[in-house]
Amino acid sequence: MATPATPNSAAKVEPLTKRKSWTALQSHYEAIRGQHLRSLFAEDPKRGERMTAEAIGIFLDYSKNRITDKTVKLLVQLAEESGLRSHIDAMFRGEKINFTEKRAVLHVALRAPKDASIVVDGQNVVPEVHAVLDKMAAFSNRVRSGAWTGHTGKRIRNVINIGIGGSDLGPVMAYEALKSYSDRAMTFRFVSNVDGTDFAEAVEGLDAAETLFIVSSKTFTTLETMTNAHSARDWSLAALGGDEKSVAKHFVAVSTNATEVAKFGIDTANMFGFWDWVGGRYSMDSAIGLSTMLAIGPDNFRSMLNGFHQMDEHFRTAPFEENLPVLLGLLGIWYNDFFGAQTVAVLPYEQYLKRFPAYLQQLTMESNGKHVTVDGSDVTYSTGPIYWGEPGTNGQHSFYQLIHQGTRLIPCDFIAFAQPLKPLGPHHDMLLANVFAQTEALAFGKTPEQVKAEGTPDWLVPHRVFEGNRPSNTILATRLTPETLGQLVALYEHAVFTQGAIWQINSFDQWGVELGKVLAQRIIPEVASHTETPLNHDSSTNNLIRRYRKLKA
Ligand code: G6Q
Repeated sequence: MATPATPNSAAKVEPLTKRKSWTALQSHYEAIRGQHLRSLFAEDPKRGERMTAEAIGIFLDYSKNRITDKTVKLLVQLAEESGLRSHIDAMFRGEKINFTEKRAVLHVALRAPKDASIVVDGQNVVPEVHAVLDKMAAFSNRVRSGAWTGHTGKRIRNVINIGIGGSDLGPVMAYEALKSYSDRAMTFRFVSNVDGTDFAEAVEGLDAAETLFIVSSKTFTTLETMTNAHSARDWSLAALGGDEKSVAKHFVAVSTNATEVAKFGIDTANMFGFWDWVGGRYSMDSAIGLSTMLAIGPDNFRSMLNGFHQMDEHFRTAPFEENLPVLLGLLGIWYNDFFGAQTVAVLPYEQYLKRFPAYLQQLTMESNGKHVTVDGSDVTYSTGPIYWGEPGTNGQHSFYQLIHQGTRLIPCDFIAFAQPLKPLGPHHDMLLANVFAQTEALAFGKTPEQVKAEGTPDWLVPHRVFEGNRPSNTILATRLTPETLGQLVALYEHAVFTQGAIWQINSFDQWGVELGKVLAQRIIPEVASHTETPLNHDSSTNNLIRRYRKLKA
């Protein structure tokens, strides 16, 4: 019995660990855990060609994983027994699969073509999505062409996105990733932290008369964003002579909360909406991507959406054993739940993807960092692993040491592109040579015999031995384009979905984030107070607050 995609009662679900495929995977793990990738490759010369999957221009080589054909078969069975197909269909149908918040989960509708129909509460949402996209495009064209001017008549040259979490990480990542497609005459900056330094540095050197702020907040109540938005308003007004009318020219909002947007003083005609069925971490292709569209233009933005949609269709229709997000998700489960790996390293060999690991951290860890199943019982297995990473080759000169020779198993995703966006002599061949060399070294290592044969003295041999058998995926595409970026992000979105469905958790709520939003509110007046108000926390917190009050004076 599979977990229902839209749980609607407290009915208990069949525990994951009781599934046939799960117990089969456990014994299979015991049988193959000792096998080395060296022998797996030696015994099966076609492995490197067979254990690959390719769709919509994305090539996945998963042969350097500690798996056999049987592993893949059993993992696919696990997906089937878990009802992954019906979970996927439920999401695409607009069912309220985020059942703890009673919401549909429809980021796939954000990139659906105009003629598609996805119904939520009796209404096809696709026309609304395209209406917002058209409004964003019209606005972007006006700003980019100089037709939209600031309060003093100057054209807008600087755009600052104010947002945090899902309203920041996607925009920053996409801007950095697609910088090469952006209008270089314009400056784009991002403010997220409530630390005043973030705001101060973002406006440093900018002329307020040429600066547009996008206040991006689904709720329009988030402490950090609203604090930064008010500071931006003060900064802008002070520089523009205090005329309140200037706000309409220098501030636009991206939100679902028109009432709060109006209260802030932003003309709701300059508000770009989205819907409660778009989760923050799944919102970079909604109006939250307005800064992206301003940077790269509407056509490139649409081509990014097209990339997302291609991956959505692949995920929805491809058989599991050829399905890129399903394979990626299943391999993640294999290491997380059977090998006990605690982290996954994401290693893009593309400088423009430098913020991609940070983006993925939210996507994966906020989605699958859950400890109860859909029926409210504690899970008895590990869920979402820790994601981390840095662009190659930099990481090779720091933390790769631990991946190669440390005591932990760290599955790695290497991401690379055949064509550079900035060709420069031998650089790209060197970059890609490093990708291939690293995955090879991780898998095959270096035996004591090989080390000795290099003339290494005996005492030094153990230090220079590489055990190998370190697993990795290689994701290879032709070129980083807006379309490929959409494909890549959707690849991970759906891998996260696959894992959440199998782990029987709700990947779409984030009560841990909600808690943080509430807790600080209580302490703010206490730390801001100039008088010794009584404190009722634990002794450590009371003491820290008192010390802070003393020191800041
Ligand atoms: C994302 C989370 C969270 C959210 C931020 C910002 O999935 O819900 O990161 O995006 O807390 O929220 P607002 O957009 O409402 O300001």
